[in-house]
Amino acid sequence: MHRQPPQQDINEDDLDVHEPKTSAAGLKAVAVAMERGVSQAGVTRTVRSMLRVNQHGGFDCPGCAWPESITGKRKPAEFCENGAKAIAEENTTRVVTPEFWAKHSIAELETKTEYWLGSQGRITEPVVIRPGDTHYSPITWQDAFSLIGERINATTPDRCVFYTSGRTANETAFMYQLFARSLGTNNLPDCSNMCHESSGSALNPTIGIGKGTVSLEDIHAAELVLVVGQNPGTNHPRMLSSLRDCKDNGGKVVAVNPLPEAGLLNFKDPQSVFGLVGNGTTIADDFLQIKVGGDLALFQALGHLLLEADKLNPGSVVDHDFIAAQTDGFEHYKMARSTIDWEETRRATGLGRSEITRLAEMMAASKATIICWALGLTQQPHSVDTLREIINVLLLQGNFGKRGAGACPVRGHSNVQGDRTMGIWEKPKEPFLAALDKEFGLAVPRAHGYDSVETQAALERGDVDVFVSMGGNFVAAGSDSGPLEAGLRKAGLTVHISTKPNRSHVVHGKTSLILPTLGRTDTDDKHPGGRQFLSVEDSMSVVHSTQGRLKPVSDHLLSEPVIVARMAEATLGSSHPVDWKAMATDYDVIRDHVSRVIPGFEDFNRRIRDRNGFVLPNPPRDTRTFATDIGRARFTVSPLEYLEAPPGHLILQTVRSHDQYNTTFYGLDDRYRGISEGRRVILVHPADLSSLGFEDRELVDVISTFTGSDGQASERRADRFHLIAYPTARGCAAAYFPEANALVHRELVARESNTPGFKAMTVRFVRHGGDGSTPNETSNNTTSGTTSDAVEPQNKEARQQWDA
Ligand SMILES: Nc1nc2c(c(=O)[nH]1)N[C@H]1C(S)=C(S)[C@@H](COP(=O)(O)OP(=O)(O)OC[C@H]3O[C@@H](n4cnc5c(=O)[nH]c(N)nc54)[C@H](O)[C@@H]3O)O[C@H]1N2
Ligand SMILES: Nc1nc2c(c(=O)[nH]1)N[C@H]1C(S)=C(S)[C@@H](COP(=O)(O)OP(=O)(O)OC[C@H]3O[C@@H](n4cnc5c(=O)[nH]c(N)nc54)[C@H](O)[C@@H]3O)O[C@H]1N2
Ligand SMILES: [Mo]
Repeated sequence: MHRQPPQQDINEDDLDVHEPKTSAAGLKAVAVAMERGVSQAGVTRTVRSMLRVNQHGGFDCPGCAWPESITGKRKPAEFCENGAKAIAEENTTRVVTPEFWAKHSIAELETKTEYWLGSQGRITEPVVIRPGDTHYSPITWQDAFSLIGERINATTPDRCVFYTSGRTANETAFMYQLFARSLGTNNLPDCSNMCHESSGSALNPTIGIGKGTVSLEDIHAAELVLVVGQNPGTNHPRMLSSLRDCKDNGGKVVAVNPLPEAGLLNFKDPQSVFGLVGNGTTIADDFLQIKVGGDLALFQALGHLLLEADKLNPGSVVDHDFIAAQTDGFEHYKMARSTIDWEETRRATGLGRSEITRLAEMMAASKATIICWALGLTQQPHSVDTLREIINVLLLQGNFGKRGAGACPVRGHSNVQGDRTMGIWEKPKEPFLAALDKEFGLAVPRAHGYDSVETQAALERGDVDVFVSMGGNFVAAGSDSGPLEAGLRKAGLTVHISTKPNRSHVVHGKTSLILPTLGRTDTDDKHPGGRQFLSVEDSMSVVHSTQGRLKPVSDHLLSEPVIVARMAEATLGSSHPVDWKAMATDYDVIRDHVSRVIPGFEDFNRRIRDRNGFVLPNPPRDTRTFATDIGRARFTVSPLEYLEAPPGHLILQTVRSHDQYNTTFYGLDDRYRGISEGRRVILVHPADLSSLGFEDRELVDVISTFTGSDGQASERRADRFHLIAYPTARGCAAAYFPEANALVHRELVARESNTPGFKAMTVRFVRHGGDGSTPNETSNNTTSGTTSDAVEPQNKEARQQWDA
């Protein structure tokens, strides 16, 4: 295959900063997507793949988990710029061959960024590195599987860990968890632990299901949609068309975010000619520029105001019949929310009372409200409390099981929700385990396994002998990069089933294997029964098929189900009660097993062949019932909690740029925020910059501080970041993931869900190359003392950008 010239690595000195954009998508999005596609894969592959994405009989876009319409007509191209870039990234004709590994030593690869590593192309053959080796070298598939089997059998199951990234399809995920459990461990951490785990932790006990309760049609029919802690213009671009449809139907949208994200301001639909050339649609009717971590306080205040409004005219706001019939704990909640401390609410949120009241009035007037959220709410110590507070507010107005209403956690990876449904979970429930035992004649383990943060701790302790990774890039995605990298190096064997090179291949176990696999867009046809397809579940519980049609870049790639089956056989032997080979030969066999083990998948093989797939049961949505232990939905009461930085410090959150997919960088243009060519940046409000004594574009080292449960304070440090003056909320800063992960102490996590506190760091800056001191050591104007007056202009400034 034709090899493209090597990619230059990032030079942070080339950093370029422009005014942030006020509108998303439009013609520019189409142009960027096409240019990236063609430069990676050529014209024919790009056009072929673009015509198949998210179409009946085509493949599911690997970009995000936003659903396609199952009732309405699909657009001829279910298009979004970032989906197109995700596909170009996978379709690339650039290849990483054995010559690549022979040319570049590990010592050299360690100095490269994810950008350089990922842009080398698709890995074509399995490779291995053993103790003492300086380079990866080829290994046959057979030898690779034997090595895995030997190493796993030489240790105990509890010292083996099986990580999954949410890209993994349902069938693969089902086999993978079955393999781990057949072996005897529930050590099945996944990217969901770092992502929406807090959502599951909040939703399961309160509404009896760990998923969202709305369909795409509900979004279109909603009277009010809140988009909280989410940047859909970049991360779920097709959601903007849905929000636009909602607005066309008379609905209103309110954004709650510390950053004035472009997509929410104004959206030019690339599907419509008017969108491409016209002025676009203003998406958000209002924007609350909240402080990072202030959402619990906001939703407590909203609950208070809704209750107050109902007092004036009982039944006008609160759905008393629904509450009496279907919920528990209302009286307790009502009591807790009967008073409010507005001063503290302002400290927590940075919002003025009038702004919060305006939103409460919109909610009170709405008969069908949806609250959407993503990672801005899931990665803080009090995240689970925040999300329970959102459920309280939805329950108050009976926003479940009715058209246009409900809870909508917007998932990340395209099949992260499906993987959990298939049993990728370190804390599986008994009925699922019992069903596995019955189906396969096994006795799978009951003891809970490690989640992702517990895996990090185990790696650091040297308690992991074998670490297997189904996709993903654990070392870059996890918190506390320094200790995590040191931990992974202690593992005896690391195995990465991957499409492209990444940091986890370079910072590896004592022995390391890279096993290259087919991606979503690749044809999977080397089976006696012919071409196979897989399935996924989107953010709205729709299960549908996905089938790639492009010729793989190498003849040596194996599909993920085949890789799992062969690892299992090499480890468990051919007399194991599970017929691994049958499953890998014909994926219908996997689906038959699933249909008998997982409720909602009855008759899986027939229903998955329906054009639109099928929708999994969802009691709150379908029948307004709640399958909690008490058979009712629960109101909960949490104490107020928010993030406060000490004087001279800011609260740092991490975000994705417009040109990345998690740890994969498509390019270096965070177009909507106006930041390009560099990634080691910290966005800070201009007033905070000056009160801290720094200037725009200054080069600093960043120090984060964390106080553990034992009262011990510890610091983490990451050097060489450019400060950028940016209209974020006061007292808050933002940096990119994964550059800032070194600053996140492993023990900084969300309570209950154990999700890393990626949006909750306390940081200070020191001049790079200086004497280590901060310019204004005594400054404390950044976090406190904001009056209502001081807050409103800041928001006006941000809103002007939106209105422009
Ligand atoms: N193109 C592209 N698409 C993707 C991804 C990608 O990397 N690239 N990743 C996928 C994955 S795995 C996921 S999980 C999703 C992630 O989707 P998002 O959650 O949209 O991703 P983030 O970039 O982390 O953005 C978090 C948003 O929350 C805001 N925020 C931060 N802290 C707070 C807070 O305390 N309160 C409020 N109200 N807002 C806050 C930030 O300013 C930001 O706008 O996207 C998926 N889709
Ligand atoms: N600071 C900070 N850290 C974060 C977050 C944050 O917001 N802030 N977000 C967290 C979240 S939400 C998530 S989901 C995690 C993401 O964590 P991961 O899912 O572990 O990371 P990705 O970057 O999505 O994984 C990219 C790699 O997947 C492989 N890959 C791509 N496609 C395929 C495929 O089809 N099959 C296989 N087998 N491999 C494939 C490629 O080799 C690529 O290098 O990061 C978390 N980390
Ligand atoms: Mo995610």
